[in-house]
Amino acid sequence: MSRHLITSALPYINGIKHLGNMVGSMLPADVYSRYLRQRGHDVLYICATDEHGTPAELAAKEAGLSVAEFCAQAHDTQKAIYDGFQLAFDYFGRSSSQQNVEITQHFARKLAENGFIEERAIRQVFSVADDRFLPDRYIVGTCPHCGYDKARGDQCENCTRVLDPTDLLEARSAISGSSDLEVRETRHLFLLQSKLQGEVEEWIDRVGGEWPQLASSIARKWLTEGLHDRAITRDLEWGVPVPADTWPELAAEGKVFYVWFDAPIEYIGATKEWADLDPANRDWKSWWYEPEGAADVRYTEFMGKDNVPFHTVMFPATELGVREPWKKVDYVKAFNWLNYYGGKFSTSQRRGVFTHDALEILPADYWRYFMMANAPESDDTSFTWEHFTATVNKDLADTLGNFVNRVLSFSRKRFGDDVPAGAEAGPAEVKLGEEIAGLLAEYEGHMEALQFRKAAASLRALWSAGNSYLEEKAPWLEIKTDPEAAALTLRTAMNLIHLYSVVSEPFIPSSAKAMRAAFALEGDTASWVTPEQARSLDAVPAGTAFTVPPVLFAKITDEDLETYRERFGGADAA
Ligand code: B3M
Ligand code: ZN
Repeated sequence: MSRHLITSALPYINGIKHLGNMVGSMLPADVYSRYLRQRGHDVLYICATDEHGTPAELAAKEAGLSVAEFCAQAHDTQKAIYDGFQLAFDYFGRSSSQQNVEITQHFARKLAENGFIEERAIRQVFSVADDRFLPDRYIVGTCPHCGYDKARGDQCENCTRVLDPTDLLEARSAISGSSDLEVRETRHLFLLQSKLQGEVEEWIDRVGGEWPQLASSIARKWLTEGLHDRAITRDLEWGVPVPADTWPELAAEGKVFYVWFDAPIEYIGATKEWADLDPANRDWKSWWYEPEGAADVRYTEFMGKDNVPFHTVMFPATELGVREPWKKVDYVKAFNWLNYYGGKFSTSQRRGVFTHDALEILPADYWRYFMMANAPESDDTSFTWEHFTATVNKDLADTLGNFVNRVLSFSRKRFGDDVPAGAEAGPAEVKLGEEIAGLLAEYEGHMEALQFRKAAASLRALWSAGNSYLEEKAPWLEIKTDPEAAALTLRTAMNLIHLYSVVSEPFIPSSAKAMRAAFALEGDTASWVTPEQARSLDAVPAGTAFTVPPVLFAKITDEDLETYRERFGGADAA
């Protein structure tokens, strides 16, 4: 048994996430955590909402709420959706927690003590009417490149060019609309990443070799371009305050830390939140602080590719600069984009499938399986309703669901409510057992390697093996001439159902539970299947009572498909 710390990139608070966000961070982390737990490892799976920064302030303004209120509500909304997706976090925290405030401030003090934070004067846009400095996103104006009149100070949404607020023509405040803007001098804290470049490089040389290509190439690219010192404070009302004991003047001016400074620290903060709720978790530091036990922890992070630089370079630089032995990431699992009909999912344009809508249409397992079977691991992949429908109907409804119902209903009809005994296992069962043991080993190998598409393919192959066996033995024919043979086939198939219920759990937890609950098997606590058990397929003995569960997966009809395409926009939306 080993100890695994697992985190998913923190979903930002400003809106409900789409399937692209889900497949690139939370869902694979959940599948992996479930798998490791089932294999007997000690797992801590942490996530949280990322609540600071301008987008939170702007979203709150739009909703007509205080930022604190907006975040509290939005956190609960997101949490309920993740519960619906059966994400089994050990804890889902909030980056605005007191715990995160304290740890973030502690990190900043240490960085300053060690000479990695410096106060610098910069020139920034000040709005006279609003009596405040305006962060980039609070300044809007006309894009000098394309003429779009709602370009933001950091980027033009229309032509995607990155901008400086001073590039904008006819700049005005996004808060009041006032164009009475001045450039004034103000002081901010800078993280001297340039001084940490060498150490980050050394660290990546040590641990990055084993990361998937996507993560290590992005990290290397950033290092090659050179680490720049970065402003880590902002003029916002909402955020982790700069600690007054260390920077009294900046604190008095109301400066807070930049959202990307405190967000990764919330991985630690959320762990502390979790611990503070329950005295049993008091040893939280053993997950994060090396001398307290974290040296033996394996830490895996999940994220979309846009988040890789922050996790492989900037957060490690922060941790290194603190000069305390905080746990750093061991393995970075990064994902490409899941697109919607070849174009981007877009939160601002509400294009694509959003997590709450998905759950309203179909249960979580349908989505979980589809997303993982098509996870954008080696390349971007595309969601289409046609592909989704075909996958659900073929893999879930036909291959798995139909097998389960067919076997159990037929056996009940012919042999009653208990698993029938039948003949001794013959050559077909021996062959099946070998095949299942082989596929199971393959499945385990892909899961250990965090290759989720391949793992899903092995799982599907396990389900198919049952179908082939059933077709080959044809118990509906056997029953006519040799009921003992038919009973053996059904008992074996029922053992496959039980095996599926155990090994499919990481991907489709609810359906797995329903399959397992079909058998009134005493002392059924096994959390995984050994190779011997896979070969002998006799965990469910003759005489075990069973019930036939309701249809596990309903097929998506042509009419359903049409409704979805209409509601969400299909190919024409690309
Ligand atoms: N909130 C990124 C995003 O919303 C972000 C991740 C933080 S992880 C520490 O894209
Ligand atoms: Zn533009």
